[in-house]
Amino acid sequence: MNKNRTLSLIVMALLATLLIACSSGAQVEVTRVVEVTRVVEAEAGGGAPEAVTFAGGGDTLATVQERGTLKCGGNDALPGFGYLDPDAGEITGFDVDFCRAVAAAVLGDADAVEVIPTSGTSRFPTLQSGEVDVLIRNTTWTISRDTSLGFDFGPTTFFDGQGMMVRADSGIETLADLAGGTVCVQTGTTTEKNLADVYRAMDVQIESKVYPDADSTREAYDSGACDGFTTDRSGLVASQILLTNPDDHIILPETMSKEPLGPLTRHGDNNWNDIVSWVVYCTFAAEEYGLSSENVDDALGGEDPVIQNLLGETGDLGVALGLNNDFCYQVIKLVGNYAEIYNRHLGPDTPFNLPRGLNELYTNGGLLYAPPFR
Ligand SMILES: N[C@@H](CCC(=O)N[C@@H](CS)C(=O)NCC(=O)O)C(=O)O
Repeated sequence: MNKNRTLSLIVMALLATLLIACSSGAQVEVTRVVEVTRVVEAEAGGGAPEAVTFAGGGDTLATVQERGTLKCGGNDALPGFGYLDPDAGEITGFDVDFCRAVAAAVLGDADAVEVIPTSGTSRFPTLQSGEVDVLIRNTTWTISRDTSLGFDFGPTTFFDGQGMMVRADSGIETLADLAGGTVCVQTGTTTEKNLADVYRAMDVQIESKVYPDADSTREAYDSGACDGFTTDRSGLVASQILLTNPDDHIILPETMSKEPLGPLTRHGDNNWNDIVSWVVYCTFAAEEYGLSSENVDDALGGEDPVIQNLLGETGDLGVALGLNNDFCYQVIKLVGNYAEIYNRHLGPDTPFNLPRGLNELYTNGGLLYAPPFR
């Protein structure tokens, strides 16, 4: 038995004794014992840390590593976020880049991803059944999805809210002006529920016409079946370019809800959720520290301890996740920082030209904030 393991066992035994003396919530305490083992091994400094067993964990990381590709639940119908380009035959977008970032971190290859398209209703069973490893597809973080549906969310990658599109020549300028009219909405979404709640609260009658997916909802509105078309504002902007005459439509200024969109994993696989979360935080931190896919190599071997930690040149931050220590370097190098991802798909050089708004870093008045990589 080597010195590190002996040390670990002593610490574990001490903690177990303490637990018996003041035990409450055994499950939580067992997790702490495992974490202490990990710290002792890392601090003892005797070569590579041994594999860590995560109490209450799942096996998604091992599954992805064995398979050699990440299966990412996505969208193929939302330009800018996740869209199957008919010419390229490839699904690309802002959400897809976060799938690529997870693959870069876990497999060192941003292309080792299979994006599996899902609809508003199929997305949750697809993740629950294990058909995909993670769902990254304009999905709103809500309490019931987090709890009763059995998921865990990662950090919000796009802060959104629900909007309403109408025809520019309709004379409709506010949500209330739709009184007595019809609204096209997709089923299985937060959108459908918010629509009913907002109009009930205003005591205004509208008729909602419900469709199963993005294409059928947009086509119904485009063909004149409804006076209004509602979904996340990002979804409206994305859908607008697919309408027959995009310029004939406007998005009303009112925002009907909060729609924090981000990645989600199956509840219970805490380590996998940590991985997805810290990959997203890596993109925020990289933007904050001015690291991009273009310049990250120049930062290697530098003096700044925060950046050396982030890039995995010092510390064991990656190993503690079950990854290589350079996981964040791989994300930045192969996919980019948050601003690069945003601008590539939604920025000034795209048809959307979406202002960052709440999706700015906290240092620029937005909500993006990565905890310390320490
Ligand atoms: N963020 C909302 C709405 C998400 C949503 O599914 N939006 C629609 C309209 S933009 C969509 O992506 N549909 C694509 C499809 O079902 O094919 C939610 O999580 O419920």
